[in-house]
Amino acid sequence: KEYILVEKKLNWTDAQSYCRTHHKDLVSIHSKEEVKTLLGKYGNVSENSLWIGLEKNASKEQWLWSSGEPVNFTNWAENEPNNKGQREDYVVMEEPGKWHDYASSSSQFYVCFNGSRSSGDLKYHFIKEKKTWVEAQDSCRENYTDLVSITSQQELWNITNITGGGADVWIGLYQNPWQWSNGDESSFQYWDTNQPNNNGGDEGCVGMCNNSETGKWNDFSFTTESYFVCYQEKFILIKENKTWTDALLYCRENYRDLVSVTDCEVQKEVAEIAKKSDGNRVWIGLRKDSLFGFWFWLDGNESDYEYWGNGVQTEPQMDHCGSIDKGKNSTWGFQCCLTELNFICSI
Ligand SMILES: [Ca+2]
Ligand SMILES: [Ca+2]
Repeated sequence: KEYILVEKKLNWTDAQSYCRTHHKDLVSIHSKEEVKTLLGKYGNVSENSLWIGLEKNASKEQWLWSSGEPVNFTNWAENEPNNKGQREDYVVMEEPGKWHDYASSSSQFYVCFNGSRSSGDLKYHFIKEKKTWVEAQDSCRENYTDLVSITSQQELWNITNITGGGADVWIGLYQNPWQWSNGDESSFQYWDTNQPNNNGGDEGCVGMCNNSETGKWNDFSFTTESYFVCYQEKFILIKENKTWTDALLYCRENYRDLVSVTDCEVQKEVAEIAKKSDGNRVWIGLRKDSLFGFWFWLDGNESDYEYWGNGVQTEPQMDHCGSIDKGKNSTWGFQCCLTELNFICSI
């Protein structure tokens, strides 16, 4: 995974929300190797206490990672955690990589990490049709991308939000050792008490128990029929700077096209993804006809929707390409096409 040091002092809760907005979450650490990597990168920053994603649970009895991953490794300093003043519910890493519990009010630099995607990149489909796990997988792959994978607490919430209460639903986890149908690698697991229990010896696929609001997991038999959740990828931010034409070629080669923003729903989603770009502007699939001065979408879309910041520029003979500017409320603007920017492809 990719680590991001943020050299701006915040309390733990604000640091967490920053990481969740701009990246995936505050960093979680699962091994000595990971501690070493972090120290190698950030051991000599001037501020050497860094918030990490470890916090106490609501009843203050247990430590948990902000990302929802299981706590399978700790690296406490001597005599820590000592819960000084009964209010040390959060954790910093200090040189040489040792952990100390701190009060939340303390302000520190912090480390976020990037996962492979954020919830804004995906669209979920809750299918209220009873199928076996394998049939559900087929159906998701045929109509969307795949059965849903859940790699963080945030994703779990997104999904329990749309499934509501009621029947159990299949998710993309199957077979022991557990793996995700779409190949996602994640250590996040969220089993219900005493699960997985392989009851009857043939429980190899996983559903989210929807009778509890928490969405805890249970293994079921491959012959069980349930509702299920598929996901669909829509857009992807490419964090490389390219000229507009190179960006277009890259999208066409690896995905579908440079993105077309054809209504306010798409605008909202694309703006959300653009927030994570390096630099303020990202290329979209919008280009001005150099002869007549009208703007058009490269993928042939003919929608009338527009979201220009400073008004549309239609003077011909000037080579202009369209971008979204996150510094200006994610409105559209135009740049010289040779400017090198991050860009968003449609999938
Ligand atoms: Ca302490
Ligand atoms: Ca079970």
